[in-house]
Amino acid sequence: MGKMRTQSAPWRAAAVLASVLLVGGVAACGNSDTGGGGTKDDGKITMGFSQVGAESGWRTANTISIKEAATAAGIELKFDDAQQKQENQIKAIRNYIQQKVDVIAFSPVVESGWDTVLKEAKDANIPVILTDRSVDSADKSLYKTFLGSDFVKEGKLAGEWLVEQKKTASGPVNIVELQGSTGAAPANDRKKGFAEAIAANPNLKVIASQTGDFTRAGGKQVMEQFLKANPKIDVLFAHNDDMGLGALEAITAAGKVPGKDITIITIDAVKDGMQALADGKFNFIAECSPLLGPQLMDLAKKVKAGEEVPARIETQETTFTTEQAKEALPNRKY
Ligand code: GYE
Repeated sequence: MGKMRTQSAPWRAAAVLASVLLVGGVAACGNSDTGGGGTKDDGKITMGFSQVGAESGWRTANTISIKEAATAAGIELKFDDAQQKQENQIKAIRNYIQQKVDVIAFSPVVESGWDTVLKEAKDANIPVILTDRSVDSADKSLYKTFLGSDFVKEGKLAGEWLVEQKKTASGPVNIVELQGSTGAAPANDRKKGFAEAIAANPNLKVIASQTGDFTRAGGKQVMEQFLKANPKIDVLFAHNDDMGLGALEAITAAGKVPGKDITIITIDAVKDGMQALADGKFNFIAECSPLLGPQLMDLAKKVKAGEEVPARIETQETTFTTEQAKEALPNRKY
């Protein structure tokens, strides 16, 4: 340890001197086209990443994927956890602009209200990549690309499965819905896709719909309320596994058998959700992949190199029944 320190001190001094000279050199070059441009001495890309929070198993897997992929790609990652608050994300993005990172990537907690800060990044010539969730900005030039899932499709797949299951139902099928965080793209879109799909059968009715904030605690608490207020609940549609897992506790505590008395459909397919599905407590999951890290780093490199990238990159995903979950579970990495 001590030896390393004595060796690294002069090395560090030399590195500082070299970078001072280099910065001076670049400044002297101004905007001339003599090559090199603004690239740093080591050519390393620095990415500022603003994460939504740590609200779910999906999010944890997503954070790990991003950190591991950055290391593997040799990208220096500055990471900030916004704790599900837009104001924290805006603060983090402004910090990254000030630090002059090469690329900003973020997963916007809500869809609206990003134009001002995105414009600031654009004015500072720092490319922005949206990942996981998108924004509703009309000006698409404010970001380079959006990498993530089709949340409407996920809601639709969940609804279509239910329509098929209940096609012979002769009376009303009462559905309760646990929504994701209010204003978040996956909450808005999954609700929409599901509603569109179940419209095919007028027996299927959403009798209560409330946010559980994508957390287990939220899912449990709201499901308790649903159970108290509604004597007949046939189906639960939860916008993610974690809320469904929280709801399981409320359902069991109310003396009902999850997966039998109440059909449970969720989205994500993280390990704990898949286990519940394999155990027959959940009945169906529409997958949403959190493993976006490698593609994100690839995009960052391309964007930094000035290459064109597609405006939208959609994640490939599938769906799971109990049988399929049993099969997939042993190899599930997250
Ligand atoms: O489904 C949920 C997480 O934005 C796709 O956020 C993501 C969602 C995911 O909290 O579990």
